Amino acid sequence: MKFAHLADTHLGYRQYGLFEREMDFYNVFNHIIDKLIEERPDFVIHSGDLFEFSRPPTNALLNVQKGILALKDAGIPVYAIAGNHDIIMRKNALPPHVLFKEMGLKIISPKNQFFIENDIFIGGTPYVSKHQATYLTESLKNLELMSKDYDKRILVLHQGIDKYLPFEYELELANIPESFNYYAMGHIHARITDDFGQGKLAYPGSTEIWKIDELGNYQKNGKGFYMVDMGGDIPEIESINMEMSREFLRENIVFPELDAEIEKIKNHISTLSNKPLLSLTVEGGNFNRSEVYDKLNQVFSDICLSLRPNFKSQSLIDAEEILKDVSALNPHKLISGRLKEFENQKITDLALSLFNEMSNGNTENAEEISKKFYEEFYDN
Ligand SMILES: [Mn+2]
Repeated sequence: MKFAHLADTHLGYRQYGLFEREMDFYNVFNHIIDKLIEERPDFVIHSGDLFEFSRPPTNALLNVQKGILALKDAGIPVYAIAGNHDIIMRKNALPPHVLFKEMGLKIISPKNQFFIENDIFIGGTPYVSKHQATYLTESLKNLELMSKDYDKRILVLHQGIDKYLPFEYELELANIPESFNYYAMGHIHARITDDFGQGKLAYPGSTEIWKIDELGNYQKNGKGFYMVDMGGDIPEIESINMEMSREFLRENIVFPELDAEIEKIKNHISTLSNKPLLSLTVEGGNFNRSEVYDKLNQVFSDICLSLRPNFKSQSLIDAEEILKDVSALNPHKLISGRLKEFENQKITDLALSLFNEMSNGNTENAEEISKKFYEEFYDN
């Protein structure tokens, strides 16, 4: 008995506003459907963030429709829950998944908390935010009760767990019932497998590079989905790796070596069949940013799909060092002090994490953190 587990396909996401990137996310999804039909699992579980938005572009809906019908033709049932991207946090809001119910998609929801497939219990809850943690813990206890008479039990969730996402979790490992054999997780975009409960807890990760900081985990663990064999006492997880449509290059260049490094990157790009995404940091030395920018643009704008340059001149590095040394000027302390009057640690935490991300140039992370903050506290 084997099933496939995937998550975080984020269909409809147009990274950097690029049409080609939207297509890349569809491409890998379609290749996964082909691969699933080839591998013939007994069923498929999608653990949330099927779509990037709760109102996906038509093209995203069409790709899912095509995939679900192909799996239906192949006789492979598909189970899914909604992730934080699939649904707005409002009572009775419906995820776009409901459009595919008549085509056979089995949606795990508060209404249908579980299904039985091949005598296996497949149950879970869609994403909930951190301030609904008590509700989540309660429904997990209920799921534990509902599943207790089945030999094999799968719990499907789209949540961050404290152990793996210490700053942005909604769920503590200690609050997850230990009676399940497989924890089919979604939400964290890195691939993670761990021993937990009666078997394994696993995040298959996102299927494309949704954010540049996923690059490290992708290079180490690949991207794709899991094939899970539930035949033995402990589930066996096999990673199925998918090829990405294009390379994501992240390079750091020390200014004095700029020309030689540009040459190296150019040579590498000439070996690729599709235009890569290039994120370049030039640091050290006192250089003229706009001159370096023009040079990079001239070399890379035609051979890359996107060029994202960052600059860190020596004077900026020096200033950072000074700030680190002088504790009176510690920006963290200054921020915390200034925000004390709010008497709300969450606001201080928000400001500190925004400061950390923005000062490292991670505007995408900062955006995501603010979005989450507002979702959690104001979007009800
Ligand atoms: Mn996601």
